This record gives sequence, structure tokens and C-alpha cells, in this order.
Amino acid sequence: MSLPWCNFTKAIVRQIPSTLAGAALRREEPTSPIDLSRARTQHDRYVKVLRELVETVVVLPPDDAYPDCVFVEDPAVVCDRRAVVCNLGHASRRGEAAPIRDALRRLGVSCFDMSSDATMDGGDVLFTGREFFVGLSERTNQKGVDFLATTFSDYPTHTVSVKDSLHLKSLLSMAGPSAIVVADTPAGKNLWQQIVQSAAHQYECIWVPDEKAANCLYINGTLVHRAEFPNSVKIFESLSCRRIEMSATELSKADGCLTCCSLLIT
Ligand code: CIR
Repeated sequence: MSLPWCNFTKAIVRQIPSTLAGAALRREEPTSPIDLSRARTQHDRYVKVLRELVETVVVLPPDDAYPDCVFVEDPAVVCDRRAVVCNLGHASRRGEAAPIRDALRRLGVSCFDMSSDATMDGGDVLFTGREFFVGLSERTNQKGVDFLATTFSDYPTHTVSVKDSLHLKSLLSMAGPSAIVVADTPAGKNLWQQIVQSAAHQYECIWVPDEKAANCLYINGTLVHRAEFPNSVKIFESLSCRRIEMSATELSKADGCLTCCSLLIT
């Protein structure tokens, strides 16, 4: 499959700040506190896996002033060496965008800054290689969607309504050039229905029973997925692509997942 989207050469990641455990945003208090050292071990493995899959991984230092700064997917949306630099949906995260913009520019990516009345988190943006689906959510507003649609006007942009999760990609993600993995829950089913109704292209849906398993990384033919959910792992095992399993228990307690910890660049 020769979609440019499938050929990532670079990634940006950011290390975990020491303030993550106490101050990262979360929708619900986790049943056990975030173990910072375990979070860092799991993140180190994530970076190691990325190094296997792309040529260059840029690792940015953490900033304790931004407890959520490890979630680098949110401050920018990159496509074809252009990036929308987001005005993040939660005010406490807005300062995360500047170092991401600098890193993108250093990698030769042209950056377009959102106006201040538009908001967006990259976690609300699903790019399939052919079109964008953008979630209107607690974090992303219509002006944000309009900005993205104008910046990437060579691709169609469709809006979907996100109600029962933080981001669109909390419940679904790409799992192949034409495959989308979706949580088999009422909220996941609702999102899938909206996608089917608006899509210009046909996608295969891979249903997984565990909500948190539905966020995977598909990089250059390899599917990176969560290891902690045996019933969902069985489904991933039945796919024909190369797979890497990974645990993300700690960042998951702050509503993080796998796509959220990297920005991938072709
Ligand atoms: C937040 O609420 O913004 C962070 N605690 C989690 C962000 C996760 N981002 C993502 O999945 N794209």
C-alpha cells in the first residue's frame, strides 16, 4: 500500500514530567495512583519501539509546568509535512504547543497556528490517509475543525460528535491502510455509525471489546497495541499484520493511550 500516510520516517516524543502523577488532567480518579517510575519505564519502551519503526525519533525534554506534556499528539496535527499547531482545548495545556512547533520546524514541517477562538486537541483528529474525521468534543470546537479543513483543504474533513469520551481517538484508531479499530461499546458504535455515514471511502471495522484497547498505533505496516486486554489481544492476533504489544497502564490513568505519546511525520 503506497499511501504516503503509511510511510512515517520521523517521530516526536516528550519525556514524562515529575508533575504528571499529581497534576495531569483526568476525567476520573484512577483506582490506584500513577506510578511515575513505572510510567517512565513503559514510556521508555514506547520510545524504543518507535526507534525500531521510524528512522528518527526526536525526544523533547519534559517541563514540570505542564503535567500533560508527554501527550504530544494533542498540540499539533501533522499531514504531508504541514502541521496545524493547535490552540489546545484545556487552558492548562496551551503552553505545550511552543516547543512542539519548534521541533516540527526543525524537521522541515511548515506550521500553521490556530486563531485563539478555535480550539483543538490532536486526539480528536483521525487521518485515514484519504480524509479527516474530527471529533467535536470538550476540547475541539467547530472553529478548530474549520481551521484544520482549510489548512488541509486537499483532503475532505468530516465532523463527528464525541460525547462519552475525552477524544475521538479514545475509542477508535487506524489499524491498517483501510482498517479502523473501534471499541465495541455504545459510544464506539455511535462513532463508527457517524464515520460510515460521512466517509468518502469504505473502511473495514475491527471491533475490540475493551475500550482502552481501541487506541493503537499503525506505523509502516506494524500494529502497536495494548497488551493488558486479553480478549482484545486475541482479535489483534487474528490480523495478518506484524504486531507489537505494549503496556500503558500508568499513562492510561491520566486518559492517555498509544497514539497520544507521539507525533508521526512522513
Ligand atoms: C488530558 O486530559 O488532556 C490528558 N490528561 C490526556 C490527553 C490524552 N491525549 C490523547 O489521547 N490524545
